[in-house]
Amino acid sequence: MSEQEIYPVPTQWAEHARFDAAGYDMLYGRSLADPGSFWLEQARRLDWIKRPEIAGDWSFDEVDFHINWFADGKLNVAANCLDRHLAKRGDQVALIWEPDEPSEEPRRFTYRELHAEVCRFANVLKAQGAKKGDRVTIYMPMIPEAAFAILACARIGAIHSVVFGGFSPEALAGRITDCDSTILVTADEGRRGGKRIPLKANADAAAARAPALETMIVVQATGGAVTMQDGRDIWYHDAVAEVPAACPAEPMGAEDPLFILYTSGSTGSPKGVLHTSGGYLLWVSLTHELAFDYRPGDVWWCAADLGWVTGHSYILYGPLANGATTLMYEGLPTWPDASRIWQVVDRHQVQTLYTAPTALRALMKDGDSFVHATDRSSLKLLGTVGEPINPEAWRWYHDVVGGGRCPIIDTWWQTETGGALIAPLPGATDLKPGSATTPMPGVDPQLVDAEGQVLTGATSGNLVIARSWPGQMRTVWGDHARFFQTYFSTYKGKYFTGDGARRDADGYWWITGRVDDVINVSGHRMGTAEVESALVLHPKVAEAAVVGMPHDIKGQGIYAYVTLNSGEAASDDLRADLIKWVRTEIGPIAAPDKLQFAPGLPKTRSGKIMRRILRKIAEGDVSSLGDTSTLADPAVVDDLVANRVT
Ligand code: 6R9
Repeated sequence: MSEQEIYPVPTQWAEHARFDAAGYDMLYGRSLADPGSFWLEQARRLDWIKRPEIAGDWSFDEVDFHINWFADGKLNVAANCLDRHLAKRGDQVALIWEPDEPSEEPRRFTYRELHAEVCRFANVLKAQGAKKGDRVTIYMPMIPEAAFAILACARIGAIHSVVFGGFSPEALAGRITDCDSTILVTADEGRRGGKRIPLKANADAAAARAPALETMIVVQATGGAVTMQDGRDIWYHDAVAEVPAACPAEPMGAEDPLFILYTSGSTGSPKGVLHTSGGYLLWVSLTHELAFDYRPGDVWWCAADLGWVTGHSYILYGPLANGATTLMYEGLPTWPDASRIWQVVDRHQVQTLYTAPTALRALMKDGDSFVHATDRSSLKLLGTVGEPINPEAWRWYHDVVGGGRCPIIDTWWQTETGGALIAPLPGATDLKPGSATTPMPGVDPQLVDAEGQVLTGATSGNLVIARSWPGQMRTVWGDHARFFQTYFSTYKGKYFTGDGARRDADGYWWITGRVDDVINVSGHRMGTAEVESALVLHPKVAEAAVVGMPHDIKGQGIYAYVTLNSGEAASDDLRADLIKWVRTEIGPIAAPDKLQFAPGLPKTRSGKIMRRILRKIAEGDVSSLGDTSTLADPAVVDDLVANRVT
């Protein structure tokens, strides 16, 4: 039905945006017909030390597997985000920081000031021995120093690995160790929704499990009490007083690594997704301009955390490459109340807000009065990312938040893709609530069936991308074979996204969600395998199976089935303990919403857990469990159904 619901491009957008419908068609057509010259021309949007003469050089085939973009080019990403803007917009605000506490003053940094902060941070890193190619882990609250640290790494060519501040010491230690990072940047504490997060204490606990860690640079954010370990820990404010102000930007090859970001997959531990310099920066800069039609002077707000890819690409790299004024917010959208996000829009006269469906659903639930209490007339565009947006939330965003004036830019992408792959252009694309619409230039999406047959016309299938694009990840840190195996072995010669999708009769793309064992909780990826391994680490747990279930606010929630060791008794206390256990092992986002004690799990005779059945039970759809006759013990299903947690 909703396929028929169309929101045409508003006239003023069609007239004034960079691209109208015909313009987009031409751009997209050229990008596929003549990628070599198209991408070399696009590369001109960056400031190169040496301009590249080759564009894409890649093969997704196993024998000759490689992905390179602009490989003969040289540039520095931080210089592209800062130095090149100094002459023209040195005094323009680059970064606005909105504190958690609404009564506190925001902080603002012009391009000149941000440049100076980044140079100093870079010199602190250098003084600690960091150099090109070294890995620096960043475990920070949403404060300006987190942005300085990230850009400082880019400036000296160190590879940053940002770990979300909500992750546990265990998770942090695993990520530090996986990429052999010897330096950790952290803060005394973080603040979110009026609460303190003991980052330094977590970092200490992580360091105890990550023996290779040599140095901790600690930013004083709240002034909360911390213990500093002699010979390992230094205060940033002490270190920065000792270093010179100037720091030259390291010349980097376009294919030199820029960052690692760990993300959950369907199997095993989180993967270190590696992005490189030239192609990534080009991609986030181009997509930020196209999808959001960013104009100089606009205030841009991506309400994500720097710990996720959305924060990397659309709080920092894309907007700063484009000379934007970018806003970062320390706190939660719903604190102190459901008006906060709109108050921040008014306070800073934001033109474009980019947030996640889960936040919209949480705000929607509190009613329209919180929105109506604010002005929001500065807004001209609204964006969404992280999970499929339900049409009801889409319409609320469009009608109530945007007062019907602002196009909704639904951007589909992944940590692996660097930036948006499917998204509307506000002056070109008629919108349909719930559809990410059409592909970005150079992006060649296809639908395939389970056998890899390409499906044509209006239909559903598995979403693959048939050719490389500059922003594509280049490897899994330390495990190139896993990179190939995860993304290119399922469908020969194609990148498999792990998502299912539908293409409608107008050629619009509708992402239907993950088709693998990844759960999307509030727009954050959790691998079922990760939660299961955390559960089985508990001394009383014999076995665990975890599936996603529909959740009104989070999109998906986590439903865990747990089999206890023999002799252990199930109880509400133990249930609470196990949920807490997962919070401590991984972090609050991984905590199961529901946990059912199961004397047995439904397994095939070969011992494979039949997740299809577990998903149905978790959803409450117990009338259509399908064929259970292949199970080793069909009777376990009756017990599972009878003891379902509602
Ligand atoms: C950017 C980001 C990626 C997964 C992806 C898909 C889901 C993201 C979406 C969307 C439907 C959108 N996803 N954006 N689904 N419509 N606009 O979220 O990266 O954390 O790696 O998650 O999120 O399932 O595969 P990441």
